[in-house]
Amino acid sequence: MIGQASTRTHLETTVRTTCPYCGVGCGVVAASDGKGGVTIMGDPDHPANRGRICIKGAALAETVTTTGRLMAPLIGGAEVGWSQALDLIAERFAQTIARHGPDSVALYVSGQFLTEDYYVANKLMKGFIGSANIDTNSRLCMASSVAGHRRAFGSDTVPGQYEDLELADLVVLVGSNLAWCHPVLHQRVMAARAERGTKIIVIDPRWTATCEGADLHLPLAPGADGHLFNLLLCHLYDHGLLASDFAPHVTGVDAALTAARASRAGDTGLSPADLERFLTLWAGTEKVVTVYSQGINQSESGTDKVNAILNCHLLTGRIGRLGMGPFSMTGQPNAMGGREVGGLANMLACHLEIENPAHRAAVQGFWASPVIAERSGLKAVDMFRAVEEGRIKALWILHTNPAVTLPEADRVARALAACDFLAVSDIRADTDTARLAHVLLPATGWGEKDGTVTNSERMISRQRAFLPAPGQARPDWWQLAEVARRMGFQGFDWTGPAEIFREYTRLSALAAELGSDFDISGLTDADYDHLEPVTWPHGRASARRFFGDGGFHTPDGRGRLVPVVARLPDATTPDYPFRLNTGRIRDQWHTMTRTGIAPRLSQHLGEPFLEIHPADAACRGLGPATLAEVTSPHGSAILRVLLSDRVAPGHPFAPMHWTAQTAPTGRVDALVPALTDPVSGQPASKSAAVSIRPFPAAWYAFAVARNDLNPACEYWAKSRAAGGWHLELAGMAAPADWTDWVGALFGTEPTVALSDRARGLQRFAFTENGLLQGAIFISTEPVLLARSYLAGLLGKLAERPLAGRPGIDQPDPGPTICACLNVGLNTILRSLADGTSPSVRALGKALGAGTNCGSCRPELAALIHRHSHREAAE
Ligand SMILES: Nc1nc2c(c(=O)[nH]1)N[C@H]1C(S)=C(S)[C@@H](COP(=O)(O)OP(=O)(O)OC[C@H]3O[C@@H](n4cnc5c(=O)[nH]c(N)nc54)[C@H](O)[C@@H]3O)O[C@H]1N2
Ligand SMILES: Nc1nc2c(c(=O)[nH]1)N[C@H]1C(S)=C(S)[C@@H](COP(=O)(O)OP(=O)(O)OC[C@H]3O[C@@H](n4cnc5c(=O)[nH]c(N)nc54)[C@H](O)[C@@H]3O)O[C@H]1N2
Ligand code: SF4
Ligand SMILES: [Mo]
Repeated sequence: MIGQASTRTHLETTVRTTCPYCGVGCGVVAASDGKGGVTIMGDPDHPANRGRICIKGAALAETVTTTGRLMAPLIGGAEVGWSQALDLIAERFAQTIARHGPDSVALYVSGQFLTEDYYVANKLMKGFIGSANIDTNSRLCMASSVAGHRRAFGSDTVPGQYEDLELADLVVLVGSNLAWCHPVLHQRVMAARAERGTKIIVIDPRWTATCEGADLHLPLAPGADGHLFNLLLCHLYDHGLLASDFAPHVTGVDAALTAARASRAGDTGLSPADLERFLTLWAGTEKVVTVYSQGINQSESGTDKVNAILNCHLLTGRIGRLGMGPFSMTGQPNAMGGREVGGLANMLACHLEIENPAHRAAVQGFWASPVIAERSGLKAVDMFRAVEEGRIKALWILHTNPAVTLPEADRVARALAACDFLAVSDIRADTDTARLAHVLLPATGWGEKDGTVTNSERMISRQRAFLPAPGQARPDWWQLAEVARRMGFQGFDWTGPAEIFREYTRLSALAAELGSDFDISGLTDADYDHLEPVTWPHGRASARRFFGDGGFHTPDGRGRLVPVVARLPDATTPDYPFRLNTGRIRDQWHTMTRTGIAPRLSQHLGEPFLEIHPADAACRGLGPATLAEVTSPHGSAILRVLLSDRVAPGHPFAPMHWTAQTAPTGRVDALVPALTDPVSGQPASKSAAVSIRPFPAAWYAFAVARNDLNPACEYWAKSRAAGGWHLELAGMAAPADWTDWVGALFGTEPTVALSDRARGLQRFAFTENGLLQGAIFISTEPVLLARSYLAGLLGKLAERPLAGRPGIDQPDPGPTICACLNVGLNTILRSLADGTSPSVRALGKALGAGTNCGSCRPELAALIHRHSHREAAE
């Protein structure tokens, strides 16, 4: 049963809860009117955001609809009761373990899991099944940071707090597009900068919105970060910045320096002047925070890069004190909680270690479990290899979509299709992964379930329900506990997440006795329902930071500098000469199963694209807005060409968000090789070697439709529009009869047709009682039309729907920049041209742009910047 658009009636409520998207972990106030209407606002009392919110958070109300939701358990596509579905999973897991041993089954979970979900999954797998074959998508995300922290600090502990980014005099953002990926924290940094003149340096091969507010952008050669931080280490040492008071707290300085001396300035690809400025600023600023994210972690030497950064902070003692330290940004809402609760295949709960017999014995004793996993389980990429090779025969995937997001995604999808037994828990039935499941379980989603999450600065916040569960959906923890009980295991009888959380806090007390820093036992008697956001460890500001006075979790208590022999990614080959960078866009979340529902989140960038330097495009014969066919040894993709000098020649960029549901040829992980960091097992998702050539399109089309259409052509991408859908289409051969073809696509005869065969143009409209139901514009060239204007006509009386653009009296707003107040590029440019709005503030006053969530402010600033440069040049 799949949900239809419906309102759900229940009681009127207002709750304080936490945003389900990024690791900033903003508090939101969610109100439900009891008739299906929901409003979301930033929580003014939450310390992470103090009322701020970004566009994804602001659009949450539009995404909690029941449309498209999975409402009941399915076996082989047929609806069944919960008992039948859970019995089947328990039976197949038990049978497989009996025949092939505990390592023949696995769980693959998610950094979007609540801590309570994670706790139950780990207890089941590591404590009762007796295998550590449980890994999480955080392997694709945080694993290199975890491994780097453990090598340097002896534990996976983030030393700092968000406040440090506000107190710093220099914030270095390396491999982080903070403005788009952690917008509220970015706004906090920009506000601090306005107040105290913080210097900001962005290190990224690509120019991003984050560079707009920065003092320096270092467009380094892809993957050269290890060299850059090695050079910094040598510079710091040579300029006498080894902190004499901190030196007794660290070891490994000499070996780290020896390794670092092999790095050369030329390796970084930076100009000598830029490099010098970076070295001098970093060396000369005591209060420096180095923030890093996927440009560092997602690399075949990600752990080394993390340590190259940590080395510089350890050498100078700039760690764990106000306004200074390394800061790993977590991606998902509970990536940090997953690390604390031992979600990775190589960890136990509460920062305890699987390799340590005393830790294992303590956890086993606490759980009163028959067994305990004795060695690390398979890490994500290896886990799916084991599925492919038939070593894992029963797999349960919860809250993640690996058929889209793992490297070599086509291969992963094939392995899943061939797996003996696959169970999937999701909120939707139609994800690329869910479609392959034998058993599909409906999960309650955000707003319908209760639990806790930990953000990037170790702050634990509650997620609270304010909507009833749709259909038969049940929480993930409950599904896991029910299967455990059905497998005959004791200790899974909780009545709700509060009891699970309490058990977890008690385990943390035991961990603390064994020397772990993760101790939340002070929360054991806390009122779970009213739990306020709380940072561990509790106490004064200085107590909330780690390692300011040493006290590392290594055997000798000293922090370790790790020798890093930096290396660049393998050279590209003549067959695959481009290095493809991948990542995120401002308004979408991963595989778009939630953000894709809100029309306003598709207005900013609604189609998969390849951001490519004009010189590369010219030498490959790619015109603007044409389609490129991108190929690697693992698969291929067709992407819209976006010419831009924000990327360097040879290094195009493509976003990761599209799926078989939204653009079947736009899945970039089909291209990415399953190359992993040897220490962390994290895949290198930012450097696929690819070839690029024009997709031989005989025709292009743009369509708007009230109903969801299923096109049959080589290229299509669809997104939600206010009154229906947007579609981009292309094909390699024109159909014999366009009228027949569009009739089949829309399921009805067109009511208006326009054709200009000489120019290869065909236009059709579909109306009912004069109201526009759909329109399609076909051309032999990329279609240039006022897209948002056309979508706005859906369902309305349309006098000239095939004109494709507004009348002269109605100016075309152009592509959306501010999605909250729906302000287009052309409107902004007009306002800049007439001289009334020379600043972001003035644009806000004149047009409203940027005045709601503020996510578009960096882009507004960039437009003003470019406009004033053009004026100066004229
Ligand atoms: N809008 C939005 N926000 C999100 C998410 C989302 O899906 N959408 N997802 C969340 C999650 S789970 C995560 S993990 C975070 C990720 O947050 P970020 O890590 O900030 O985002 P990415 O776009 O993956 O990559 C960051 C940058 O790394 C750069 N990069 C690529 N190669 C290199 C390199 O060799 N060196 C350096 N220095 N930089 C390089 C890319 O050009 C890119 O701009 O975002 C979180 N926030
Ligand atoms: N090329 C490339 N690939 C990447 C990356 C990259 O930068 N480049 N980044 C990587 C990173 S950092 C990450 S974090 C991953 C993210 O990749 P994924 O985790 O695979 O992506 P999501 O779309 O977040 O998948 C979450 C799934 O959970 C479902 N869901 C939502 N709510 C619930 C719920 O409450 N319960 C359950 N059971 N299901 C629910 C959603 O419908 C969706 O199917 O992608 C990785 N892949
Ligand atoms: S910055 Fe945006 S996506 Fe991230 S937690 Fe805050 S509101 Fe949610
Ligand atoms: Mo992530």
